[in-house]
Amino acid sequence: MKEIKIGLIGYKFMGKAHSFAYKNVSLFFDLPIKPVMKVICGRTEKAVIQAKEKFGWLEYETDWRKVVEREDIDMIDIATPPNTHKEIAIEAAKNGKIVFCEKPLTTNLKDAYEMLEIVEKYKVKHAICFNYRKLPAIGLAKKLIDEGKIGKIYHMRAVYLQDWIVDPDFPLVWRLQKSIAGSGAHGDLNAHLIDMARYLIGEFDEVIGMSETFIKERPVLKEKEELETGLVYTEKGEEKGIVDVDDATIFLVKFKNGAIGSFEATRFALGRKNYQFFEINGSKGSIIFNLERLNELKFYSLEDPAYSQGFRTIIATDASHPYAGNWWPAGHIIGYGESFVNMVADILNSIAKDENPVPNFYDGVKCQEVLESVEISIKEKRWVKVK
Ligand code: SOE
Repeated sequence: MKEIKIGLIGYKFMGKAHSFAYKNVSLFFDLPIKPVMKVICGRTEKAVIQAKEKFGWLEYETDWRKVVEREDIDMIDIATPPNTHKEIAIEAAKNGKIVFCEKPLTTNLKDAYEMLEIVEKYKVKHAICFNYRKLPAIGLAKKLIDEGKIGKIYHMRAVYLQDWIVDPDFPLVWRLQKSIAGSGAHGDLNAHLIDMARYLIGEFDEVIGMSETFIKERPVLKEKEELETGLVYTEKGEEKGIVDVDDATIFLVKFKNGAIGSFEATRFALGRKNYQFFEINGSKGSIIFNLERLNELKFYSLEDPAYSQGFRTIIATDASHPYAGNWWPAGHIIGYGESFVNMVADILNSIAKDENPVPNFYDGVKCQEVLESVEISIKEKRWVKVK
């Protein structure tokens, strides 16, 4: 069995999610190639050794440059904050490695273009981790839309709501620093909604947005290293730092195919922990997805006889639903982590067929184009045509 040796850069929240995927993918998918969890890399030796032991990697490294140069590594998986993505991806591509990168692709559009140009120049396969595409319920939504079951699409309204920074004493973690994250809720959460809309509806034509930073300064983190996900913290320092990213960004869109939409990302929706919800309305039907009930898709069809029309709830765990046949018998539901397993299965299958995985850096660039067009519209208070 051909092996593909992975070098994972990053060992916190996404490092754990990706490790979970590599560790479990062979249990559920009959793959033509086997992933080998070769080396995990992180700056803090003590912490990355713990991650190596806990997640089941063969080796650890504290210098990503050494990992990307290793002859015995086939794929570099970038699970670090967005400001590091470009440099690592470019070096990995120059060393002929397959590059799998977390979202958003990077912190700005110019760098996104450069990353796509480099992976194409060095002819390496590339992928981006918009993991929610890989849920069976989303695959079902795509199937219903592509089969014309909801007809011509008029609307998409989508929200991605969290509440982990409502506490003014929550410290200035990396997700709240423009130089590291690129933006706040916008690039972190609207990025997922934009990719979902591109996958299910199509390309964005024009956007106009608004954003707000409700809490303008926060305690600076005392210790250098943040806790595992950056979403929790132990102690805060006395010194305060300026928050230079959005706490919430809302925008409107006109799609190229005539549909219109509203998108909202915030970290101030108290009570909403990771609430991604969207509804798509068409001429013949509607669909509703709610990440808190991620095995389900609600579907309304005009094709049902009038007396029985209504939103039905489909539990997407049947073998006829994408990926679901690889998991448990119908009705035995899956969770958040399995979206990463399905993502890795798709990447490995694409590599085995010598095809480029989808979604990939092209999708990362298209997402970044929308992200940046919204930011321009906010600055200039006008509709902006997406490139
Ligand atoms: C934090 O907002 C976060 O970890 C995102 O960065 C992930 O992409 C999302 O899947 C869960 O929430």
